[in-house]
Amino acid sequence: MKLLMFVALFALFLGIAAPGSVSAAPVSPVKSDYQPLPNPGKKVPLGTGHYFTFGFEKQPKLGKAIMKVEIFTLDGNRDRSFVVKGDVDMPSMRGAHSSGSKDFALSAKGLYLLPVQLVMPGDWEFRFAFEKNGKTVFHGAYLFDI
Ligand SMILES: [Cu+2]
Repeated sequence: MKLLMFVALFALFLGIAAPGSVSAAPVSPVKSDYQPLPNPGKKVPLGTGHYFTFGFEKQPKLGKAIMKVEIFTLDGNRDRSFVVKGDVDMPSMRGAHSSGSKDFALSAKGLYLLPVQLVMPGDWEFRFAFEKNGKTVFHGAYLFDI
């Protein structure tokens, strides 16, 4: 009886102290349906007819950072017909500082921009979702640290 109580208390303690570590099998920093992205500035294929580039406007540091996405057709014309969504979070503390999914704003120049708050030093993940005609056509995740 005492032993059972101890086990129950211990489980409770684990649940409170380390909610992230109890749940999952092998911890992968990138969720599987999110394609890992190359370094900022590189062209990333987007479907068969487009590519995009992404990157923070400045080297990200604690506080506000602005993610920028540019989308082009294969022949190099800027494309504004996508809806781009982003969210930022710390993989080691999922949900603790998640921004939630937010729409990028399309600037007059055709840049997709999204400001986010980076509230803690450490490893972060920026997730992108690209939609065209209401359908999600691409998921990507970019890992970085500050
Ligand atoms: Cu954190």
